[in-house]
Amino acid sequence: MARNLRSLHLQPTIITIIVIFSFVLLGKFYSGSVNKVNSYSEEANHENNVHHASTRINENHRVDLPEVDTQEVPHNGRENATFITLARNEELEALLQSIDQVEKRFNKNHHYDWVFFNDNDFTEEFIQRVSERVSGEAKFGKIPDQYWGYPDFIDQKKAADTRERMKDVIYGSSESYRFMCRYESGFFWKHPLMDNYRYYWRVEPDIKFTCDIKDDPFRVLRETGKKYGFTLALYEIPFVVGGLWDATREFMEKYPEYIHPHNAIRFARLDGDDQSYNNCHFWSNFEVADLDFFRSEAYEAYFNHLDRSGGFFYDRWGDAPVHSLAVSLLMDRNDLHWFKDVGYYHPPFQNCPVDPVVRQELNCECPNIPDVDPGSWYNFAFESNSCIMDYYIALGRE
Ligand SMILES: Nc1nc2c(ncn2[C@@H]2O[C@H](COP(=O)(O)OP(=O)(O)OP(=O)(O)O)[C@@H](O)[C@H]2O)c(=O)[nH]1
Ligand SMILES: [Mg+2]
Repeated sequence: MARNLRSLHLQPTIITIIVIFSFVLLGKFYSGSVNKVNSYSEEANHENNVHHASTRINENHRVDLPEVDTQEVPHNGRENATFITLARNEELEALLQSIDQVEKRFNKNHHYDWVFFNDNDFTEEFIQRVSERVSGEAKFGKIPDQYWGYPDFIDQKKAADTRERMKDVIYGSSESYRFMCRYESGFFWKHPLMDNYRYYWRVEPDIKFTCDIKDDPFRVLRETGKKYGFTLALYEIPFVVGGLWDATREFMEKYPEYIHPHNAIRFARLDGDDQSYNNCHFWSNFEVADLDFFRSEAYEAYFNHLDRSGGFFYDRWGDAPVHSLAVSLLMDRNDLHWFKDVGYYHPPFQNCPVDPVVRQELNCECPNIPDVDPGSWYNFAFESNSCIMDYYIALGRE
């Protein structure tokens, strides 16, 4: 349906009205679950404010196992969850900006932990300044060598040739970008610092949260039983994911037992064409998700299959399309969740609540980005290169 609408060349205003109407209808699917968690917010905030005084960070230099229990029910008002960030020392200022956004809009009321990863040692300055800004406990981990670099089955000459061939595409010539994508695809939950957490929320340097986040997203997932939450969905550059769909189809043939019978793979397929990838993916720079999914045998098998095929190095597969194909294929489609009322901006795209009443209630400051940054949009979900429609189509397919 999305493709047909796009091909009609209707006036943008008419398209926008149709899309808004569709969202109003489809939004009813979600109102039940979101309302369910509304009632908890005030109570949780009160408990957390009380708890805050005794939970300030202290020995951040240590990489000890976290003192978090694994129980499923909230612990002192918090879920068993943490923020996670992969960053370089030189990204400190951009990261502090992101931390301030998260604290101002959400974490000042909750004080969740925050785990930071780096392939190098974090500097003393980084550790100190970050720790001062996080209201929960900040933890710093160095990525083990086996998770950052070339596995022995990769032909490094072929990898170098690929970087040369892709040098005109964004990050196409970068070796570290490929290490990063492979790490985020296959390993971040394997660091001992993550052992006892159930949920994570990924944050990158230089992002913005443009509205208050009143409903704890971790709690939304646990209360609804959902497993993967996103804000933005868009098309990947086809050139960099060449071979990813073929490798995924091989996986489907080899391991049919891991394919969920009620999956959302329609999200990733062209209309009427089961042979091709439409390049849709959930943008993984914002993710709130259940670590048990990434720890599962099914995900491990999928990642290992992709890794062995070499595409992290012989193409430039991002962790976003990898996570997206995995959740679309291996998870029940009802376990996906669009956090449509989370105001979020990672240049150049933005998600902002559609409903003006919600925007007011959440003190949104979503800039009308076209005035500020011509490459951006007020609400990317309505743009023709958003995959939100594909997501809804995938949910509706039986
Ligand atoms: N420690 C470390 N972190 C990295 C490295 N490369 C990227 N990152 C982090 O990995 C995440 C993703 O990298 P980005 O450069 O933002 O990649 P992207 O989101 O695809 O691209 P942008 O549009 O530039 O944001 C960010 O949190 C970066 O800070 C690296 O070589 N070392
Ligand atoms: Mg980024």
